[in-house]
Amino acid sequence: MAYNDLRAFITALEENGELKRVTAEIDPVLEIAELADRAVKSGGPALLCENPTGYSIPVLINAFASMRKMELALEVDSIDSIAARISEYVAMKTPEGLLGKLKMLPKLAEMGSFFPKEVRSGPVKEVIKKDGFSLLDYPVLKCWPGDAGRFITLPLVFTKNPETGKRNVGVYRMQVYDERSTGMHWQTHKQGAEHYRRRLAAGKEERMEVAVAIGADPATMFSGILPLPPDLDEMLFAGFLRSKPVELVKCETVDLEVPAHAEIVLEGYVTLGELKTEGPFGDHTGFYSLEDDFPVFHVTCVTQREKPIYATTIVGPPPMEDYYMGKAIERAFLPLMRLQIPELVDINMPAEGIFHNLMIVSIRKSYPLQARKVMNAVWGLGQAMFTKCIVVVDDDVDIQNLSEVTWKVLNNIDPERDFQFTMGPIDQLDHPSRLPNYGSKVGIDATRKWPEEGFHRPWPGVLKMDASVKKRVDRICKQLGIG
Ligand SMILES: Cc1cc2nc3c(=O)[nH]c(=O)nc-3n(C[C@H](O)[C@H](O)[C@H](O)COP(=O)(O)O)c2cc1C
Ligand SMILES: [Mn+2]
Repeated sequence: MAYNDLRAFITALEENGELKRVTAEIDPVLEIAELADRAVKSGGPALLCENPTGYSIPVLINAFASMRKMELALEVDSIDSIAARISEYVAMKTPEGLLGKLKMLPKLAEMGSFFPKEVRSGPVKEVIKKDGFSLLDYPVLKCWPGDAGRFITLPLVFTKNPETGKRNVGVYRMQVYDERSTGMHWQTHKQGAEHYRRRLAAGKEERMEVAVAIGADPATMFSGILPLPPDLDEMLFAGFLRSKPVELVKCETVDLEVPAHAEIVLEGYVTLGELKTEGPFGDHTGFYSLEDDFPVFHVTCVTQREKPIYATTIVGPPPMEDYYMGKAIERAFLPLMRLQIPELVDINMPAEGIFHNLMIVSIRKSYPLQARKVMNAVWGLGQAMFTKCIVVVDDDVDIQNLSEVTWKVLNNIDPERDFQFTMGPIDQLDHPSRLPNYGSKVGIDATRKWPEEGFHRPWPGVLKMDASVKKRVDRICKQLGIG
C-alpha cells in the first residue's frame, strides 16, 4: 500500500527501527546538520527533531539516508526490483491475437494508475495564508559554518514548460533571503532553468509562476531528483513508483498543481530577469559552492497542514543522504540506460565521486573501440553528460568491488593509449573547471585490448588456484583456524 503522505512514511521508518525522535532541544543553525552528518556516517536512523530551538515545527532529516531506508521509502525489498519492473515495460511488445491482448490488460490497467489525479482539496490546504506569513517561521537549516544563510534543501520545485504546458519537478535548493523571498538555484542544465529561459526569450511575461512543495509521500519526494527527460512528468513517475496516482490540488494564487498531501507549499513567482547573489553553500561535493547569480523566488501564499513537519537534508563530504538517493537512481535506471547502451552490464558511481565525477561501467565488448563508443554514449545521455571520469571495463570485472576495479584497471591500462580526453558541459558546481559549466572529461578504456585494436601481445589470465588443491587446503585451514 502506497504511503499517503510523509507521516505514513515516518510511521513505517519508526516501526522498522529506522527513525529516532530527538526530544532534546537542537538548533537548526548548524546543530541539526552536525547530528545528521554523524547519524548518516554511522549508518544511523532517520531523525525527527521535535524541539528545534526557536520553532514549534518538527524537522525530519535523513529519511532516505541508507539503502534500507530507500527500500522502505519505495516499498521494495531491493531497489533492483524497481529496475525489474521498468524492464517489464521496456520489454513490452505489440500483443499477438486476442489472448495476447487479454494478457496485457493487467499491465495496461496498472499503467492507467500512474497518472496523477487532480483532487479538489487535501491536507495541504488545512491552513491557507495569503498574508501574515513569513519564511522565517520555519526551522530552515543553516548547514555549514560558511553558508550564506539558511537553505531549504529538499524542495520540490514545480514549473511549467511555456511551450508544451508540461510540468517539471526538480529539487533545487533555496536560500532564504527574507520573510518572503528565496534564491532559486536551478542550475543552467536543469529543466526549471530551461523553462525560465524560454519564458524570458518569449518576452511575453514579467513573471514565471513557481510552486514549491516541502515534504510529501516519499516516492513523490524522490521523483524530484530523478534525471528524467524533459517533459516527462515526475508526478507520473512517482505514480509508477508507488503504483498509485499522486493526488494533486490546484494552487491558490498560481496556475500550478501540487501534491494534495504535502506538508507545506510555497506559491509564488520568479521575476524574469531578476538575479541575486546566491551562496556560498556547503555542497554535495564536500566543498563550498561559490556565490553566483541566480533568480529570486517571491512567495505570495503559503498553504500547509495545521501541524506541518519540515522535511530537509544536508549535503557535504560523502557519504550523505543524497548518496543513497543517487544510488537508488543508479540501480533503478539501469534498464533505461541499457536501452541506449545495450552492451552495458553494470554501472557504479562511488560515493566519493559525488555522482558525476566517476562512473565505472562494465560492458560486453563485441567490437574494437567499443569502450570509446560507450564513453561517448554516456556523455550524450541526459545528466550523465556531467560525468567527469568514465572507466570502462570488461564484464568479468565485478565493478561493485572497488578493490577489484582499482587492481584490474591499473594493471590493464597503457595510459597514453587508453585515456580519451574530451570537452563538454560540466556540472555547475564543479570548482576546478577553467570556466563555469565548461571543461574537460576523461574516459579510461580498461578493457582487454584486441589484435583488431592493434594489440598483438598475448594477454595473460588472472591467477586462480586449482579447485582440487583448494579443497585439500580447506581442510588444513580448518585445523589451523585460518580463513
Ligand atoms: C539534496 C539535493 C539537492 C539538490 N540541489 C540542487 C540545486 O540546488 N540545483 C540543481 O540544479 N539541482 C539540484 N539537485 C539535483 C536535481 O534535483 C536533479 O539534477 C534533478 O534531476 C533535476 O531535475 P530536472 O531535470 O527536472 O531539472 C539536488 C539534488 C538533491 C538530492
Ligand atoms: Mn525533469
